[in-house]
Amino acid sequence: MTSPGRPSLGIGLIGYAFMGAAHSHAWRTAPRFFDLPLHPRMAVLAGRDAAGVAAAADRLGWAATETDWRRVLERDDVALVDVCTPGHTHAEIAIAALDAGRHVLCEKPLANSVAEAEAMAAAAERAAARGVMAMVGFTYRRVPAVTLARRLVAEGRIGQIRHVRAQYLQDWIADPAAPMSWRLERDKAGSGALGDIGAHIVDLTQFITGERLTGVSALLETFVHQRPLPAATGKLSGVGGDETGEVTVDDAAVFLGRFTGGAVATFEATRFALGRKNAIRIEVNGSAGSLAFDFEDMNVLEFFDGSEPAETAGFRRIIVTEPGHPYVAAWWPAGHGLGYEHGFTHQVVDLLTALAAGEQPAPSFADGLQVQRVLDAVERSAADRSTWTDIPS
Ligand code: SOE
Repeated sequence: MTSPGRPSLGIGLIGYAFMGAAHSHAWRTAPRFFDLPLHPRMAVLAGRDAAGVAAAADRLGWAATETDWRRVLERDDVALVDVCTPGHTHAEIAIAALDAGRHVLCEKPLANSVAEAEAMAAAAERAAARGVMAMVGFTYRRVPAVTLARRLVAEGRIGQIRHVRAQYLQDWIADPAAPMSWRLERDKAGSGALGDIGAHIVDLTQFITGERLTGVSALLETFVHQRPLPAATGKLSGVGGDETGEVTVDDAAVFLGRFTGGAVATFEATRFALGRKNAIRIEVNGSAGSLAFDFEDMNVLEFFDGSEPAETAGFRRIIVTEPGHPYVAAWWPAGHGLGYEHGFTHQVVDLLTALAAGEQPAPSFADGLQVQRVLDAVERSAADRSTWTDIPS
């Protein structure tokens, strides 16, 4: 038993696809590498397909299964519900769990709309008054290099922020023959690249700068409007067995932004950057220095110190694997590096640490609501062509 003598906390996870697997890995791994104030007990995994969820529970390390998420909220062995389901189910599940007195961790984006996110934030506020907490799962902020960037900005090492530049580039649907999925249906996903990966760079840039976006001007684009249905099912909900399904979300989002401190920003989130699989790039330019992060080189933070004499100045590569760097001491010796999955483990560590201290975990549902408002502003800006200036041919 890890965390010996520590109180345990029963976890119920709903959903066992990509995020369910990543969260399961984190619940299992966190107590093995961190001295946690609460020991997470992997009590139950929920999924609609009995055989599928049983196999997943066995593979991912869950003690029991349920095929109805509502039963998870009724179980005495569940004190925290982890929501890893498609976006259109987040609000119903998270609000029901909070109202049932269960802490909640909900995957990003918080919801599919501002209205849903507001209802979730209100439920979280009610629950917090009873000591029941909620967190939204933006894990990239828990990459050590990203947390280090936030610290350097907070210490004033780059001065007044002038520019923020953020990209999130994928290419998994750049091929028109890539089949339909729930992520391409507005009623399931809420939006496309904007909410799925754009939400990450909105959270990341606000986390690193410590500032908030105050306004945006945007373009959204859908490059491929019809896609083949998945061969396995031949049907998608609402599509009566036709050969193709309609893509009802954006494939790419490009937007400008301004931050509370006056910095100007550019954002790009796309699933059509052929050759880029999961490329997150953030650069922040300040009056006294710059920082740059590239998830494809995720154990490095580039830092330009403007106080250096021009003859020796330059971006230096900080290898963020020293014991004094965020989270790293629990893992490997300097230079060995961490991966994508460690952000999820760090999320569990931070969540359990906050719960044990009776504190609000970050990011809260209120933080998730603010990101949702940015996404909504991007969609409203993109829908208003009055600000677009055509070039006379
Ligand atoms: C798909 O775009 C996805 O799985 C996102 O949903 C995740 O949030 C991101 O971390 C990886 O890509």
